[in-house]
Amino acid sequence: MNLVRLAALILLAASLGAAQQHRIAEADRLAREVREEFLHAWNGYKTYAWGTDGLLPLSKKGYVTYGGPLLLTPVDAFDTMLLMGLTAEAEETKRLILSSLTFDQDISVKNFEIVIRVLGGLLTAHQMTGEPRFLSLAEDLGRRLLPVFDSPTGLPYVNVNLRTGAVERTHTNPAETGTLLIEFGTLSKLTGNDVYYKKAKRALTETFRRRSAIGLAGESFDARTGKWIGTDSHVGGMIDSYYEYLYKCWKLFGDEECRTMWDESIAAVNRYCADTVRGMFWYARVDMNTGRRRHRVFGGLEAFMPGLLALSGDTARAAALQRSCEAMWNRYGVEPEMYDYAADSVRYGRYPLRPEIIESAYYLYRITGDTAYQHMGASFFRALRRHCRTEAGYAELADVVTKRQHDMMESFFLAETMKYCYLLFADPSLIDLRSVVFNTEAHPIRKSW
Ligand code: DMJ
Repeated sequence: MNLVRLAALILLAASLGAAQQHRIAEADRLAREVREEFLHAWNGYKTYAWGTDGLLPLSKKGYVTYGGPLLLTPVDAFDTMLLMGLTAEAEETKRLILSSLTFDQDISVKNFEIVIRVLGGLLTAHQMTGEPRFLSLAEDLGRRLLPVFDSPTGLPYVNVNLRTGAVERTHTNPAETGTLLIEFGTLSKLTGNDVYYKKAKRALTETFRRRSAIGLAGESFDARTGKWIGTDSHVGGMIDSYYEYLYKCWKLFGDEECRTMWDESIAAVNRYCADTVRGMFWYARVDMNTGRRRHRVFGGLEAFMPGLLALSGDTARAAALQRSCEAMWNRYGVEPEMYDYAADSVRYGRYPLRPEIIESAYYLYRITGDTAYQHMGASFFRALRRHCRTEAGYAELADVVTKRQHDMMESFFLAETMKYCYLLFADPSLIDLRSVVFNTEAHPIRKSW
């Protein structure tokens, strides 16, 4: 090699090195900014809502969802604090949970929400700290939730009274019946009692068994009769995390039946729901029995799908769909809950601080290594800070067009939205995606068995 070429190579290596260092410094700065914003919202909860389920960020008060506090925000936020290295906050939260969280309350709770937020949160709290009292709480909760599965079909009832075990409400959907196995299955693995795995697995397979002749799930059915009520099929709310758990339960437990159900389901979804409009890739809403298209709408909940596609190895569709999600976000500067992608108009303009689009950016970044997803995530984070930040925390948007705020900060904002933002910029070694599976509320379950 001549000297000129050698010098050019050295210069190139130095400038690449400098670019790389700049990128790392920038990511580090963003991770610190996200942590500051997490603390801002958490301090709002501490000041105005301590001991309740969550913060009302405009009226600066706490709220309780089910008639008695279940500490939804502290339990949901705890593992985010641990990942962010917020040791003092985590210690204080641990004391609060262990001293005051009780499930012996005469309240009827929604099984699905309590499983993904509280059971999931307690299991990761136990795995990440080694504290046995978190597992005892999880086991107590799991036992109190079990009556939901005592329906004629094995599909869970929607609500259960934590003290009496009385169940109610049978109008349910695949997301609620099929998003339970990561948490109940992990509880079985950690306690050695396989009853939880069996009941949640049955609920998942009973959901799958009701797919149509062309392999699609509908959006609502009756837990007692198993009969479909809503026959739209799509990847949005009411179905979304059912697909997520089919794949993830194979990944977490090595359960081959879950893998088979996933393979068949995603093939049907790609065949009948996939849609392209003006060169952009989407998933439409179709009739579960005929596959005929019903609505060309997509939204904030559907935006989890690029992440799931990437995780399951379909990075091409994942990247194309994430481009569409980004365009949907950029249309108004924040994504709407429901967007008509054919008419390019908002169907429902609410933004409840949802994480899914950032979750997908995180998976795509971690799986492809493409820093474009970090840039994308940075712009989502800046928009959140600009439009949703309040004096006391973060607020939903009632309308993404006007950016009018609404007085609610759901616990998933600290469990998921802030966590995925942080992980997108933080040291990737914090989470090893080969041994960790996030539940649908972003609680990182470690395959420790
Ligand atoms: C969360 O509770 C979970 O991510 C669930 O799967 C969907 N809805 C919210 C976040 O948008």
